[in-house]
Amino acid sequence: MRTQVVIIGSGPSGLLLGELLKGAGIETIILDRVGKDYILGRVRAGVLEEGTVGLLREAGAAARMDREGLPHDGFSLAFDGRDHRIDLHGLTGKRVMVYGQTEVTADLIQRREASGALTIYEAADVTPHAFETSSPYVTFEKDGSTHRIDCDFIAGCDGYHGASRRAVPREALKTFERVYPFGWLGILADVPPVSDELIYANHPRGFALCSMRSQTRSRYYIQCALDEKVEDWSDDRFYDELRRRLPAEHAESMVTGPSFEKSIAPLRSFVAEPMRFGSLFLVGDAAHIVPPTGAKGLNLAASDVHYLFEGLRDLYLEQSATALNAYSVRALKRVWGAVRFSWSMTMLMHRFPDAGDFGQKIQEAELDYLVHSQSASTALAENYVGLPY
Ligand code: RFL
Ligand code: PHB
Repeated sequence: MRTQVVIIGSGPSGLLLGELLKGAGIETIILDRVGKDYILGRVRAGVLEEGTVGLLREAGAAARMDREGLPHDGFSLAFDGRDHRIDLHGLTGKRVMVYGQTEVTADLIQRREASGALTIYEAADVTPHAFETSSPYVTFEKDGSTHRIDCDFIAGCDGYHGASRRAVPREALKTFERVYPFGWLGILADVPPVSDELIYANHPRGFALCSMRSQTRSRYYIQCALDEKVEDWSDDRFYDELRRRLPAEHAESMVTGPSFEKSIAPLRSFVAEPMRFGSLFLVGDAAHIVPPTGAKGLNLAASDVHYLFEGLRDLYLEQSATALNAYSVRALKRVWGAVRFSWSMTMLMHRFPDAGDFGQKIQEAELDYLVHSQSASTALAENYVGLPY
């Protein structure tokens, strides 16, 4: 087999890249380790920046998002027993779109299927080869035999645990990492959200987040210890703990109901530099991870895709390699901006095991400053709606 660009990974970054390239007449094959049903069942991000929304429109995959997504003009920081609204739109002129990553992925897969472009699911042992040359290829196992796809470029869109970053020689990669001493226990339930906007709560018992997927579906998270077990958290126990961490008005009005998804996610910051090795490009979670507190992971994956798409389009359509050669530098600049913001939101909102009452007081003083200073609120809002591309 031969194609122009092999995309490893059928997550949001691989699918979005595939659609944008298709629009420019550039052919791709997508390979994924797992099956389509598994991909469509994954529950992850919920908040899209305007830049991400724009890219989905450019990819022709935005019709349902534009109908069903919830544009949000602000969110709340809850601490000291009450809400403090951050007016995103008033402070920046921008808003965010609440629309689940599961739906983004479903919409992109549907577009790809409608066009007949090839995705190979359940491809085992996917391996990039000869990417230090201009004739790279990818091999994989499927149905008991080994297959090979020759190509011009390989896009490693296969997430943190993927094969692409692992194929790069260790000495060619510099990595930066911080692991946080807690996780997020999250549930999805078909109950109306406790508020029209997201609530990020700082509480002495730990962080809590009230998010949503629609007017009838809520996504709630609480900070938990890393050794917690999902089985030990009945829905009642979860809601009781969530209510304790929220201002009384929300705790009292919260509608509860059975969850249909419950999982624990660890929190980590991670960056691998550079993001290009010859003909192999790392994109999205394959190159970097941020803790979800700033809602940036999917949005960073989308901005990487934007830079890579521009580079490949200019090369194929205008024979210019300038943008492609700038991919790693341009992407990493934006990555570090979001890594910094996600880290600072994580430090500000969570209870750290060794912080004590002093740490709690410092967080509350910083939160108080953030919500009462127009310039501090604007800095927060600018980062939350997304730094420019
Ligand atoms: P993905 O989504 O991990 O997709 C990678 C794909 O590659 C496949 N794969 C392989 N294929 C072939 N061979 C291999 N060896 C392979 N290994 C893996 C996988 O099966 C998969 O299909 O990476 P991508 O596309 O870069 O997308 C990144 C986003 O998924 C991620 O950054 C976000 O979900 C992070 N995130 C959030 N981001 C936001 O922008 N806003 C949010 O509100 C937000 N909330 C979250 C989040 C992530 C969370 N968790 C569970 C980590 C909330 C949570 C709880
Ligand atoms: C979500 O809805 O899953 C979500 C929203 C905001 C975040 C993280 C996750 O910061």
